[in-house]
Amino acid sequence: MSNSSFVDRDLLRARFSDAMSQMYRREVPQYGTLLELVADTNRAVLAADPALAQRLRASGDLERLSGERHGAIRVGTPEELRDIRRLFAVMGMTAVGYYDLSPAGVPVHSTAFRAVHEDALRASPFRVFTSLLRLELVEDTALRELAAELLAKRRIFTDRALALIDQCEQAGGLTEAEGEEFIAEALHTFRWHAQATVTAAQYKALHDQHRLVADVVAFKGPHINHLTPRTLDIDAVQRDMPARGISPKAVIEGPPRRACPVLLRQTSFKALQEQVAFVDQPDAPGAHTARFGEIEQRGVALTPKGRQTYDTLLAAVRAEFGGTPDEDSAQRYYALLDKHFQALPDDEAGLRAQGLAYFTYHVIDAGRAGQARDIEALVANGAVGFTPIVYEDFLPVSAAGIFQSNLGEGARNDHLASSNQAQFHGDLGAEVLDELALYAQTQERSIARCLSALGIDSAAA
Ligand code: OOG
Ligand code: NI
Repeated sequence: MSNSSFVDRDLLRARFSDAMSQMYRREVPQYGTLLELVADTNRAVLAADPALAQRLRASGDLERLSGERHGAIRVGTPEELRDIRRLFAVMGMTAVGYYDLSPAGVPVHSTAFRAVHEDALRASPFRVFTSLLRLELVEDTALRELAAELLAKRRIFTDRALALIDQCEQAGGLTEAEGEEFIAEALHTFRWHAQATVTAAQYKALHDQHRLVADVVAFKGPHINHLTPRTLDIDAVQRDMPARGISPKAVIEGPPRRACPVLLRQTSFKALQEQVAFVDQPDAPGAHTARFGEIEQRGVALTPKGRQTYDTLLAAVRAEFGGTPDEDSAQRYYALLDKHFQALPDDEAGLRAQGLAYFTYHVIDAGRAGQARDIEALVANGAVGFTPIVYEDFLPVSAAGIFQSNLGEGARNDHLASSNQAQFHGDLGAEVLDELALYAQTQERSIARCLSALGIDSAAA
């Protein structure tokens, strides 16, 4: 129930997102450099394209852009995942989508915590890609037991954070003062700990199993491993990174550059080697590589039919390319992407006409509605216009590419296991929402608003 004495969950999320960004900026200075590059690039794009600036302003996208980011964490146990779900719920974030990374040899499965309704997304689109380690995929029994023991011992939340989560669940919200305290307490869960919880030998054993296993198990908590600002021109940022001392991964993941961007394109800079201390060698510096930077460019959300097309085209590109693109083969890879993606219309009207993408509708000229009674007729006579719905989620193949570029050469590429969404739901203590249903609902709501504004009875339409 909404209660005016409670602080707005969207506001809490926006504040938390800012607090995380400030913390990560202090922890990883290169992230700050990347933010500056993205801000400069976005400014240049908007200055060069006033029409785009105008459209983004009208859709509310411009306002959210400068503070827009996603982060990623990796947790170790079902209990941790469940409490993370409860923590994010305080800020109006729900688990959306299921991503299985095991086909790419990464022993995790994941979801994204994010706001669900378009109004809440406009207030703050902050998302956290959250992965659960699949310990059952660690083959070595002794190592698996060691990992389970270490994870069972750790507490990733402060007592006060847990108390405030309880309080929020029971009262239905947090007061302003409690909200402030909640943000400070929640931040502790995601900070970096240079002190490992294992000996150097244990670290090496975990690391040799899989670098990700060491990253999840050998530390006190699920440190945020990257934060990702959103750019309007990812090719420009990728090109300009080296001039600012940042070395990007070889290729941009996702669809090719398009006049009408679809889904999500992503690239990252390599994870940094950081100094850590092991419990048996407090004075001998060890090293761990985990945290990195990433940027993203978001385009229109695709319908099931559009997504099917995307998956098919991407698979064709990868099949023809064979292997993983590197610096030397990047141009050949991009050329193949361009070639295959010609099969996908590259304009909004075309994507809409073929039912490939989601749009919101708005009345532009009620006077032209005439006898039109449904949304297609209203679009046809110019009474109603449409705007692409931004893709708010992630892509499993891209995520695998991001994981791998940061897990280094040691990351295995063999298929690990079948996906297990039912297990994930059990561990999460809830079912993840279907992202495609959410876009469809947003589209439907906008159509209902148009019809109602034009005095058309939608039941009859
Ligand atoms: C998550 C990698 C995936 C994305 O944006 O697709 C990801 C991780 O490395 O924990 O962040
Ligand atoms: Ni990411």
